[in-house]
Amino acid sequence: HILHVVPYPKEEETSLEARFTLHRLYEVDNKAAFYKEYGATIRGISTRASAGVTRETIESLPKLEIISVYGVGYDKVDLEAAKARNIIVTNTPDVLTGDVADLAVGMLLMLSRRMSQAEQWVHSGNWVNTVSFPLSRRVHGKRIGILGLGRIGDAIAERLSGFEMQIAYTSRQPKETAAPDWEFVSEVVALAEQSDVLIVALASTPETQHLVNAEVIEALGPNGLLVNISRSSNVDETALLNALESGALAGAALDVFEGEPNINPRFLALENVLVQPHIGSATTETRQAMMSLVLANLEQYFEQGEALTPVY
Ligand code: 8YV
Repeated sequence: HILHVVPYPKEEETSLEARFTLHRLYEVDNKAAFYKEYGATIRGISTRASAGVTRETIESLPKLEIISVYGVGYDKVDLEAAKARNIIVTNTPDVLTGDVADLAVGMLLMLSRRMSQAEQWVHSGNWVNTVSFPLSRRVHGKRIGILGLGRIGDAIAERLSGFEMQIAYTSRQPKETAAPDWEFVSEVVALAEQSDVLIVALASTPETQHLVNAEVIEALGPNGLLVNISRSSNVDETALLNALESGALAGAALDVFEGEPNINPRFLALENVLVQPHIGSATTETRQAMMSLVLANLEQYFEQGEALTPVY
């Protein structure tokens, strides 16, 4: 018996349903009655990165052994509550790395070359009525700063190397990088200062909360661009909005937002912002691979006592 916290797309749920008895938490009206009836039979949870699992849910399930997250980020799972009971938490690393990195590069291209506005311009008939579309910003050869050179940060750096970019990064310590000239910079402000584009590829932890703050944004400066494909909590959104509105920052490309999907409407009024609806991993191929891994983690754990991709 598995507690299914939030829906997955229908086709992605089929394999899970074929293998386990699913209890859909989002369809439960009376939680107390539900937990009284099924709490002691449920041994696993399937959830999404965006929903996580609360302490209340964990504490309502005395037989819970494993939480399988559909997503690489597990910042919304109450890890303390899970660890206290030796409950395994799994995520879906690796399978989505390439897609998220692709999107980061695509967003940088789209923001810099103003492809979204250019398309609107063609659609609205301006091409025939005006001399030419306003000039945009060059992409290749720019100085890139990557915050967090984990799997995704590394894949972004590899892709951008193909655009003749100078790559610098922060991480807890210097890494063995794919190319010897990727520069380790220990300070976030220093990295922002020396970068044309700052790309946030950090996991979200209490330590990374608002790591990109007013000071970092100021260091990036009026010609700088910010790309965030990680978590909104890594960026101080108020500081970002203020800088975008005043011209203290040239532009931002964002796939993640505080309170998403109800994003701050100030973003929508800005021409120098590219907004995406948290679609980093959203390709058919990757979502199938993520679903397979959610299922494989549960199956392998219940059959062999060991999960495939535990987070600790
Ligand atoms: C979501 C994500 O998991 O992997 C992550 O951490 O943020 C995304 O891939 C996806 O939207 C499914 O919930």
